[in-house]
Amino acid sequence: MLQASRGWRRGGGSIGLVPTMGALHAGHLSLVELARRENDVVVVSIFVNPIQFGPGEDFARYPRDPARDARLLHQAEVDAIYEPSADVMYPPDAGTRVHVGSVAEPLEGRARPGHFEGVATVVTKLLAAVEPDRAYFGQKDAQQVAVVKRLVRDLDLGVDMRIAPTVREVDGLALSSRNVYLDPEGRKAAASLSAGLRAAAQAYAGGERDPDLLRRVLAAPMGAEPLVAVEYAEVVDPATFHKPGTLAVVAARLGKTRLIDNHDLRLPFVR
Ligand code: PAJ
Repeated sequence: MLQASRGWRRGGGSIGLVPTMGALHAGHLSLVELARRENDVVVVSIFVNPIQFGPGEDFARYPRDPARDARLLHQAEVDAIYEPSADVMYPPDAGTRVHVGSVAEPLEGRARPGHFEGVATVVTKLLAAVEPDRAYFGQKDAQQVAVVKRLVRDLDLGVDMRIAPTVREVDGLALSSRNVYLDPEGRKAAASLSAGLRAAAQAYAGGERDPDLLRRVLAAPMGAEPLVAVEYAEVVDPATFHKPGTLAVVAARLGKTRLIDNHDLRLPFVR
């Protein structure tokens, strides 16, 4: 990968990297399209990163469809797919981990111990393998964005972080590879996450600033769905992920499926 990348670089081309875990959907493809517009060369990595999944999590059943992914990426005119195997990424004697600190601690960090260390480690390795000018991430995973931005600054990685808006279904549900786990009832109930974000954005646009009240508005639609167990509903700072702030973030379980979503209350909620 590095050899190919350095070849493109010598030819004067700019390189964009879109890191993914595959099972591609329109959210991923929006990142690829943005990268395509902004770079001479686009690399998409596909790697279901074992070290960002906790012991009880869905690593084994995470959806995988490399042939379909390759077809979609070919249609999207990407130049290369980087699809390393787990033993190439993590030989048995590889023990180094990237620990980002404060921004990785609350919310997702608390709910999924070790998750962001796994993300930060694999993103560091992907950036080292591709040496891109720009790296593309989705706002869907807002805390991941904050963690990777912190990582890039703290380790002077010099890559330009490009963030794309969340792609949603017509009822507001954020596209996610994990949505395939939902049965029809769960799928309907899942719209309550974005319904809370929409309601909180409307309250904020109407002048509401009381954090407790905004939090109640945010959590109410999920609270009204018997199939939905709320893990958290908070309004935090989008860079530090600590309170206070304007970024509404939610996480909930629908049976075995865990979903997250977010919205910056200063912006209108589209959809
Ligand atoms: P994955 O969940 O496959 O997501 C890859 C990228 O697509 C992430 O940047 C994510 O935020 C973005 N994405 C997912 N759903 C989206 C949506 N509905 N709209 C816009 N963008 C969306 O996130 C990961 O993989 C991994 O943690 C990774 C960064 C690859 C490290 O392993």
